[in-house]
Amino acid sequence: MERVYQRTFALLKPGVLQRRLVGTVLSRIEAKGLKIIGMKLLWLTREQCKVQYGEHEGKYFYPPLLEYMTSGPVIALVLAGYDAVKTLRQLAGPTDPAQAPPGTIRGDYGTLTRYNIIHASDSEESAEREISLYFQEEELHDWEDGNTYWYGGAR
Ligand code: FUP
Repeated sequence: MERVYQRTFALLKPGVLQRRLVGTVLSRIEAKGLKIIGMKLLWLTREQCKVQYGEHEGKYFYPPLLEYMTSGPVIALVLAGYDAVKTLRQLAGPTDPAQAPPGTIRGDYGTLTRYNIIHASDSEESAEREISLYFQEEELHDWEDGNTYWYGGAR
């Protein structure tokens, strides 16, 4: 099956900084082979958070979700790689960390859905929309990867 080189978007949630897990989670992403092409420390405003999570407006967990996601800084990431969207979603694991298997980021570092460590875009369209919320194209740098063949390129 043809593999698609694409970008995806992730947010490491406030608890990841508070628990000093940023390096640990980034290591998991890097070890998998996703390429970091954009990275920022951001403190989301309520307005940004509403745009990010607009699809959930009206649900019971929406107010506490906004509260949590604006409670401290987050790390915004743009990642590139073959099938990057699916690869990152698999690495993150299911939304509820209690259901996420060990070996996934959510499975290894969380227990509660609200504090589920990482946001990962669910499609290429969402990824591009979310990237444009937080990054200018000039802030992204898709560097040459000496291990391209290892991660899905030709050879
Ligand atoms: P995901 O795509 O895995 O991030 O999951 P969703 O878009 O369904 O949920 C977005 C965020 O809403 C989750 F990361 C945490 C929060 N949420 C809850 O707090 N409770 C729920 O039952 C579902 C989602």
